[in-house]
Amino acid sequence: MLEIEVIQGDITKLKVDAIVNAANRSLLGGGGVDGAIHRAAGRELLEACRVFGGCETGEARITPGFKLPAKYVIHTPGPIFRDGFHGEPEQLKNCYVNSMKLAEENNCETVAFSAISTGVYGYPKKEATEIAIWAVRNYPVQKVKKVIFCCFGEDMLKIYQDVLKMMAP
Ligand code: AR6
Repeated sequence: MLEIEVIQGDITKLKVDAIVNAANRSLLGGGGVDGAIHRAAGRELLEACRVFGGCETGEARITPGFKLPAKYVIHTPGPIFRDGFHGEPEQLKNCYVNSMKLAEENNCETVAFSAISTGVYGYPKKEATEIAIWAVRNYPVQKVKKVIFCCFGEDMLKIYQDVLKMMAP
């Protein structure tokens, strides 16, 4: 049975097997959580990401965590939200599914997700949260024992708590 935990905090501080970065398709860093992760991991992370030559929206790539307390970073570019009718829900779901797949393949037991696409990329927070929780809950886990949804602000924490309650099995 997969344990799901919601916390408020900075994902770069978490000592877990993998943290999931809300990246962009270049995988070469940016602002928001991506910038924070690259700053905390050090320059080696950028070099490791360069090798991939980018990544499509909804796909995912894995690197070591370098100077981070986390062992791995899973990088996934979320969709830029337009109106929800341009494949955004499916793409966002794919971010979570493909990240879980990489976590499984790399024997991760603990995985922390940032709230992909809910910052600069403008995905409505409640809708994004429903997709995140649904996708993770329905993933056929074998190795992953615990998923942490790491919320940066209090508003996001509240949304996750409410959606979790609403979606309680
Ligand atoms: N720990 C946890 N969550 C954080 C942190 C942190 N240190 N910092 C921000 N967040 P965003 P996106 C939250 O904008 O919308 C970047 O430039 C934040 O409050 O980081 O997927 C990339 O390079 C929000 O809830 O990612 C892309 O170009 C969530 O992380 C673009 O932004 C995601 O916000 C991706 O946009």
